[in-house]
Amino acid sequence: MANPTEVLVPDIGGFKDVSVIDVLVKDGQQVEKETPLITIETEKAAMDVPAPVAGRITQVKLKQGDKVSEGSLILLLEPAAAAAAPSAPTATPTPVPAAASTSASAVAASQASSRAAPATTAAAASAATPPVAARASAEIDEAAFSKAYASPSVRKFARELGADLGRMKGTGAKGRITQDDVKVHVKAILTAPAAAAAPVSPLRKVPTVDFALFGAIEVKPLSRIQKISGARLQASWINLPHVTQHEDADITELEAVRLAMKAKASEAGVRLTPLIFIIRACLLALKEFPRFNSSLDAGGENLVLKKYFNIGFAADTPNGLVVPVIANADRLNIFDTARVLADLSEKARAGKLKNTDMQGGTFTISSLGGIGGTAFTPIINAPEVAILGVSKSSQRPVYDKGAFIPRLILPLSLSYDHRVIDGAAAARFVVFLAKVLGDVKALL
Ligand code: CAO
Repeated sequence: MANPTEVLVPDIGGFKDVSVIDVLVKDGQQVEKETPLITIETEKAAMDVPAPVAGRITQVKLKQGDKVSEGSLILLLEPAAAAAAPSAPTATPTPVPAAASTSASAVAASQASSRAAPATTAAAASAATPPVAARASAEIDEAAFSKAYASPSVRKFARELGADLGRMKGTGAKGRITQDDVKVHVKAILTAPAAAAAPVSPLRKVPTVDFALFGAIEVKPLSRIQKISGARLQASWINLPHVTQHEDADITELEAVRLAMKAKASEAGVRLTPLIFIIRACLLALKEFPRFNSSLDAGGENLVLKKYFNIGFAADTPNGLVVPVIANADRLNIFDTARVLADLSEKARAGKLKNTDMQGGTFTISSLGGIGGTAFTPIINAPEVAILGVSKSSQRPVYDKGAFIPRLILPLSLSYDHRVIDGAAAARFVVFLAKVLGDVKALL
């Protein structure tokens, strides 16, 4: 049996009277080389003092709360038979960082870590790292790894597996990370489903800006309707390949007829706006081009052609955008269409639409003609496949038989889902629409 040897506190960077915050071994205990013996806490970091050699501890000379400096006696240790028994006090290896609690200590700890045994360096770890752990190794947060509360042997073990100590919860005394904790962590990564192990970010987020840094601001919550419609608009914009086809319709004759019908309409208690005629023109176009009155099925492999014609229209309300639906619009005459539209618009503005008033649409019209603008790109009301945007009509010079003549032109903007509708079909649809709007008799 070798003679007991004194194990002393090594060079701890000139710190004096440092507190012993933990004694990690006891009399009679067998230790391996580098087993942590005590934890000391300087002003900047907590560090473990590891065993210089393997052997049996004969007597621990310190207790928690004692103050130590370089050269203080920690314990007496009987070196293992294989190890040569040194006659002089054993040189203890450099302490390694233990738990750190402040940012200053984190810096100190990471510096201490870089001085630690070569086995803990990244280069040594990568040579020993099995390929399966390479992914975890690449993600190690070095600062968090340095701060983690673990013994040198556990650090070395974690390095070999490419496991990040910074992400583990220790189950040992005072939260110390044990070898078993590392095993559990690595096992969890290896058995996790692939998607969970390597999450794919669906969408890059826009940057967050502190607007108050640049001037006065007011924060106003979105309305319930804005939150719902916003999410639906975004889903459509992201999932559907949108293309917008523009066309001009000459509604000079239509407007003359509309004005002529106005008196009769108000006698019947209805308002005949251009939108009523546009709805009727769309119904004719949808019957001529049934694909525009369809949806893709859930699997995206079949087209569901609908034999009913429910026309939704975007309504601007104080609480946000809603889309009431005129059910079976093709079965209504022109005045009834105006009546149903007025009734649904009123309910929309009063916030009195029922869910059923907004369901079952097959095609949507967004009319900004009462406000202005020359063209826009409406977002498809998915799972519908097309939406017609209508801008404000205006008198424009049109070249006809050698002269420019004033005509009332209505700008149309058709957005369509390019998975379902080809560009040529969309062009044919708007050309047809413009033709029937120019031929008012077909709409009465
Ligand atoms: N060109 C010129 N004038 C037009 C026009 C057009 N394309 N469309 C409507 N007008 C006129 C109307 O004739 C009416 O004038 P009169 O009172 O002299 O007849 C005036 O503009 C106002 O019309 P209106 O908006 O009250 O009625 P409407 O039938 O055209 O529309 C509704 C009803 C509910 C669709 C509309 O009020 C509305 O809310 N529009 C906004 C839709 C919207 O927000 N779309 C964007 C969605 S995406 O963000």
